[in-house]
Amino acid sequence: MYYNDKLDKVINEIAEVAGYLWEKGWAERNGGNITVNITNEIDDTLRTKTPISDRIAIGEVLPNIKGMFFFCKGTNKRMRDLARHPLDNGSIIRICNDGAHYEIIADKPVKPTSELPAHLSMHNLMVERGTGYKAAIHTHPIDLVAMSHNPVFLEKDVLSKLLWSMIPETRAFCPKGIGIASYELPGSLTLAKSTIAQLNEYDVVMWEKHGVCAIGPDILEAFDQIDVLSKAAQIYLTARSMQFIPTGMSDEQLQELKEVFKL
Ligand code: 2HA
Ligand code: ZN
Repeated sequence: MYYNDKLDKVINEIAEVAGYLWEKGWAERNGGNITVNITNEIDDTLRTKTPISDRIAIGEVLPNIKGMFFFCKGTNKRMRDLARHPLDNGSIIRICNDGAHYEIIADKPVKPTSELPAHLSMHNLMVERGTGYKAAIHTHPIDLVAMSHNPVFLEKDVLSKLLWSMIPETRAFCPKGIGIASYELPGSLTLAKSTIAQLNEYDVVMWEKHGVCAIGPDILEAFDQIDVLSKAAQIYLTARSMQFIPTGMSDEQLQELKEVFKL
């Protein structure tokens, strides 16, 4: 037992996904981050806890998430450690009432992820939309990042269409495809802003030459989106390494899936 049944369930899901990211080879050293909005899981003990940090500036004003609570992977912490010891490698933060600062309220002084501006901006958007999405994930999938080094794949929807055409599940389970954010410094506000712009159309965004981030109702679903895209990239890569260009499903076959799955 960490805190209470509801919050423990979310923390266990985060630990489960952190383990998958490590096993997949997508999370070298401290690579990647996970943040989940846990406001609904916070009990009175946590709500009334005295913060263990000063007020720390987010760098942006995010009015929709003021007063909300988030579980975040800690900065410089390893996914493989988050998988085994979530409370030592993650942090619980509360957004201050000005929407511009946060405080750490967990027992251990773990500073949240270096990608906090991007992550909290994504949560701010998710709350604004009212879709019930609670989770954001950023990771470094080898296959997808490799593809982002080819300018052809950075043109709008070229990569989505190619990946959809590799295997029906990708079209069905990642229906919006993948948006592209041009290279920006990791952890920067500009990266946060270009990510938000892409999320108007997509639930998954490629960070050129860096990684991928995704949002979803919970952390397992956010992970699944990246996993199905990575599977499609693997099929493409495997065909290319066998020295042929894969045919891909036809436009008619993709259209049929769209109709059957009501995408
Ligand atoms: O947190 O992956 O982009 C480590 C990273 C930063
Ligand atoms: Zn990264």
